[in-house]
Amino acid sequence: MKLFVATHNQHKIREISQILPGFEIVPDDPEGIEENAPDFAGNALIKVRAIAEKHKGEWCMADDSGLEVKALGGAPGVHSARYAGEPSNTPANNALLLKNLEGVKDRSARFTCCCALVDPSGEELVVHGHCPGHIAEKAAGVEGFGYDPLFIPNGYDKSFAELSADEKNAISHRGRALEKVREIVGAPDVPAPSTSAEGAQAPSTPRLMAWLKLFRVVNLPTVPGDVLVGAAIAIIFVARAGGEPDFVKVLGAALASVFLYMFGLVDNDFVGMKTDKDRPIPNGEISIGAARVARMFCWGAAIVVGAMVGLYPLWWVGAFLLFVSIELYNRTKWSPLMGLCRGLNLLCGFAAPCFPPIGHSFGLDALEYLAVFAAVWTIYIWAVTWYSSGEEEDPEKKRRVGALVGGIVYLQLTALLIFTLMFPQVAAMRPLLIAGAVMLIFLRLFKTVLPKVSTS
Ligand code: ITT
Repeated sequence: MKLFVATHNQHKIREISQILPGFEIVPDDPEGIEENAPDFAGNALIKVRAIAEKHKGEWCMADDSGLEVKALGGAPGVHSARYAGEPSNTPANNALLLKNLEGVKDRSARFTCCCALVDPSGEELVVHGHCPGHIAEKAAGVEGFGYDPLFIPNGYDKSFAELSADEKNAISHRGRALEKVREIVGAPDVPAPSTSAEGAQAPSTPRLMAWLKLFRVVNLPTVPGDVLVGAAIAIIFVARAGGEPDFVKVLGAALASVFLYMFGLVDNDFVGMKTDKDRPIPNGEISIGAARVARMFCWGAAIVVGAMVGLYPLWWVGAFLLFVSIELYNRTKWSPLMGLCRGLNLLCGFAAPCFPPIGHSFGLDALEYLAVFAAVWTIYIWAVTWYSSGEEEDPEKKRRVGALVGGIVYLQLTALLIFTLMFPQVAAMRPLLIAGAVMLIFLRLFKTVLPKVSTS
């Protein structure tokens, strides 16, 4: 597979060839262009567009990368190559960086690599890779290039320049970005995707992965459990009062909450287009038009399911509040609202199995139970959301947040288990417990089979 790469930097070419073995990497220097965009993606696009003109019908790529130091407000950033002025001078750049960090305690930094691609039909795609770490007090090592002797990646006590090429490429910003490029372009021995009059089709596996990533499928099974816990509370009290819970409505409410959650995820990607360029909509893996349809479909499906199973007015109130909380959270990123969404899921479940659930057959008791459990849910997810800030730059934190989000399933199972033990006469609750356990297995399975879509 031929890949034209817009760069004059031989070090980049060497690393790209090492990371993408089997690809025929063809360097092409996009001379005379001005890299004047405010971000990596903009500059990468300027470079790749300059060569894509010449290689129509081929895959073209440009890498724009650099070092971002927290204490320097993200500098050198897009100016990494010419930090100490024109022309680009690595020893001068490194010396200036050390000088600017003299006496600075927080030396945390990250390398960013942005790869812009133009596919054979001319469609553009952008992917990012990051590598967090910190800046050493002095240079060490002779491998690599640029700022490598000064950069110590997280989890290591050696600089990039002291690691072998394989070690660096396995964890580097470029390694991570090019892994995504490999997925998009396809394995080298796989023929390029066919080009039709309407344009090239991306390979089907990456496209499916992009949708799974958009809907964060690994997190989806955590949603119905909220509804089941809320429903269980209502069922206990209905059954005690001799009433008949309606399980079809409970299942309908669970499905509707999943659709509302999916709606929230797509909407979140739209709102975060400018800040999180790695997500499937901003990075072009999913077109804006398709994502708009998906967003409308998700909230429409929630309404249709609610109407089809004939959910009661309290459910519609809960679902409306859930919709509003999702919208507000996506726009404000205020963590209590994310917690509230989970609490409202419990309310939706509570409202599902019987009518009217309040003040009719079981009085205040049930509401007190609901309030306690919904508060625990709200606070738990609030705390996890608050803790998750900055997870994108820190893979270890991301992993921990993923585990904590998965922890909600354990909370659901514990609640259902408590109910079963406290109210053994309510046989109807046992299937709910089993459903929760099945959900947990699914969650583990998804995480193992699809680790790439497990972002929290
Ligand atoms: P092209 O624009 O021709 O690709 P360039 O070197 O000018 O080459 P950039 O504008 O992307 O490329 O600047 C990247 C600079 O960031 C590079 O010159 C290094 O100083 C630094 N850099 C990027 N990746 C690096 C890495 O893996 N190790 C060390 N320094 C790196």
